Amino acid sequence: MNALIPRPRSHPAPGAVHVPGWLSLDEQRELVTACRAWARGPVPMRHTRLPRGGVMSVQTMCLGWHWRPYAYSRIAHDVNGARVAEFPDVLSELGRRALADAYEDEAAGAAYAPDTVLINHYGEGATMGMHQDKDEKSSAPVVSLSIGDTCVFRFGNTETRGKPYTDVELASGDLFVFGGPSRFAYHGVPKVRPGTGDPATGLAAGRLNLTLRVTGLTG
Ligand SMILES: O=C(O)CCC(=O)C(=O)O
Repeated sequence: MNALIPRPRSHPAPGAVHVPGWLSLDEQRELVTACRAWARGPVPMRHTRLPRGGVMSVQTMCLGWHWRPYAYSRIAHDVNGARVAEFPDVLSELGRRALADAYEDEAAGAAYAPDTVLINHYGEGATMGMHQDKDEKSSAPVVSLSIGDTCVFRFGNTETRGKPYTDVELASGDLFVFGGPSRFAYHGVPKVRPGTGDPATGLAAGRLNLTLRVTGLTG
């Protein structure tokens, strides 16, 4: 049981909390196994196509609601036209625990009801540019879980893609939550450090990141 065990943490910005080593090795292994099963479909992982013609270097899949720039839907129109899988209870529970631990606030954790997850896989050379998570209609916090290779996670401000920002090393098992005044901060992943993950997670190479979100959508 992880809830409300005092843990080392840092606060790169108001409302943003980094809790290193939050997931145990067993939990990471279970998540890797689950991600492999989820990746079988109905909507598989894909390199997301951007409206201006580019393609993201990370591969992404979603559960609950399907994300494409700049909208959520139940049907993955930009992939294979299938309806996205239901949001799993195991991630609802994980999200509640994560929020309670990060904010040291059991009530906030109990009230957290994520309904979508974006699961990103960073293969060789993959990065993610600075962006805001703002396609959600809700300002509930984003819960981010990392497994595999360590990355540089650049966490910035709500006004511009540029400085000021803080570079945080996110290692396997780390939790990062951003809400409140940081909910719409620009962030990105300029670098992944190959070979830094522990193959005992079940991920031989690369990096997995899961972001749990509340879309604020119905239907
Ligand atoms: O991989 C990460 O740590 C960040 C992912 C991210 O920014 C996103 O999915 O919007």
